[in-house]
Amino acid sequence: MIKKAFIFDLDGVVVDTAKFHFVAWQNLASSLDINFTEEENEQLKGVSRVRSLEKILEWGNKKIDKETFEQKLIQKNEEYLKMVETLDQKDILPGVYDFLIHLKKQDQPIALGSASKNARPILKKLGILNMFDAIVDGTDVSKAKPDPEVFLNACKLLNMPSENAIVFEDSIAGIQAANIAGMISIGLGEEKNLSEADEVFRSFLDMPADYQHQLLNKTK
Ligand code: B16
Ligand code: MG
Repeated sequence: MIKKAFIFDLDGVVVDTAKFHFVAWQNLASSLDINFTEEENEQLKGVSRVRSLEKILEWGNKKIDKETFEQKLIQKNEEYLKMVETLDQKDILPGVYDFLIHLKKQDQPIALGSASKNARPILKKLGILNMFDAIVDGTDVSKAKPDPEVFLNACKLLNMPSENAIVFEDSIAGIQAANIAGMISIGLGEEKNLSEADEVFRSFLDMPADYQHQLLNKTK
């Protein structure tokens, strides 16, 4: 049977943690007298924690010293992790669990490729940590998407060539990273935002019934 490397982004693909990031960033912004909107939160999807705080400070035209910066990062993450505690299997985005189960039955290699440093505890809360043969997260990479480092590392860990990889992503930067690496890019979200992807679906439930089979034969 043909084998492909199936690589999943976390936030926005497997689970919707963007709403938790939003609450935590909003509280942090208000502690600095910065107004932070949902539209701005959209722009932080797939962006690292450090870079996110830098952007919020830029938007709010505020400067803080290094020590306060570090404190604010810790404060944000602690609040975020409290919300992550409430997650369970019900929070896996529609269709993802069945998609993973089907891949497992076909013995297809599965990896996570995420910017989050909290990827492992989140997957554990969702009860699907052991479904991933490899995990590359924000603790493993030095270059952020659209740099393809995260997905190339995932292929290395799976022992698969990058031309055999299929990436599922909700962010533009993530789709670009997959394309740069010559991987098949599948966008999850709105066509108008993800037009650079090879194909776009609103959710895993919108994929055709034989989609995994189609992907096994698909080339870039
Ligand atoms: P953490 P993804 C990204 O996850 C989120 O989309 C982004 O909003 C967040 O800032 C980033 O992870 C870092 O997360 O603070 O948990 O390290 O979409 O790459 O799975
Ligand atoms: Mg994402």
